[in-house]
Amino acid sequence: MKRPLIGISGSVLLTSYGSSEGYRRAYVNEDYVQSVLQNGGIPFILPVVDDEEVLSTYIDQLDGLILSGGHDVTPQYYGEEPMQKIGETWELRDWFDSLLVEKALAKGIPVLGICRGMQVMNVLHGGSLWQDLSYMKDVEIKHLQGHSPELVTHLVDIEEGSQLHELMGENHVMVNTLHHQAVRELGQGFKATAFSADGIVEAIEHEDYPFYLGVQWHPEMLHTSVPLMNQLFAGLIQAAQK
Ligand SMILES: [Mn+2]
Repeated sequence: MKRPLIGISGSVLLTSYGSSEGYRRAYVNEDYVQSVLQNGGIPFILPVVDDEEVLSTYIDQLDGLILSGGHDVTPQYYGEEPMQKIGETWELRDWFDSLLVEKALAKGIPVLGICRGMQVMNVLHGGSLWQDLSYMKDVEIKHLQGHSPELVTHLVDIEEGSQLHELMGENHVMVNTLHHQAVRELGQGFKATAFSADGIVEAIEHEDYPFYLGVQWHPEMLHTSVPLMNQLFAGLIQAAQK
């Protein structure tokens, strides 16, 4: 069977050292590339551009899409002004990621959102975010572990009957956690399919599409340390072959 081409939404990294200090580089973390490769897909990095025609041409080539992690979503996208504890935002990337998803859904290819990616998906369908977890009541778990992303630190409960449950085959999994924001109101058509013990939405999936789901943790950073996490990428790649 033909190996599907999986687009990975890119970002920009500001070089922080040496003679190139301050230089902008188009990039994704290599873990995304390895996770796609390891599960039978062909990884394809999508640089952020402000040109819709270029973006459409990306999607024309692709069989599946991964929305990668990173920046906070611009709060105006869900009708709010920035609060004191919001992190770095980049509106062009919000526009880019949102349009990638819209075009991927229109083409009928599967979409997996990771961390920020899941948040972008939620906001695209009219959902909102907590700008910082400290604004939520009763959040007790440390969701920004701050070290060793290949290490799992908190538990999530997965809803039975969900696609995520089908993919993972488990009711409870330990995950890494590298986020300071969370889903607040769910976007239209999404259901929450995993929760941490303190009630944070840790995964969502959409009822109108065969494969359109997001996770709040970083499965790609666990692709060697927690082999089970490969099931997410395997599921995406299998859906991309249809
Ligand atoms: Mn978490």
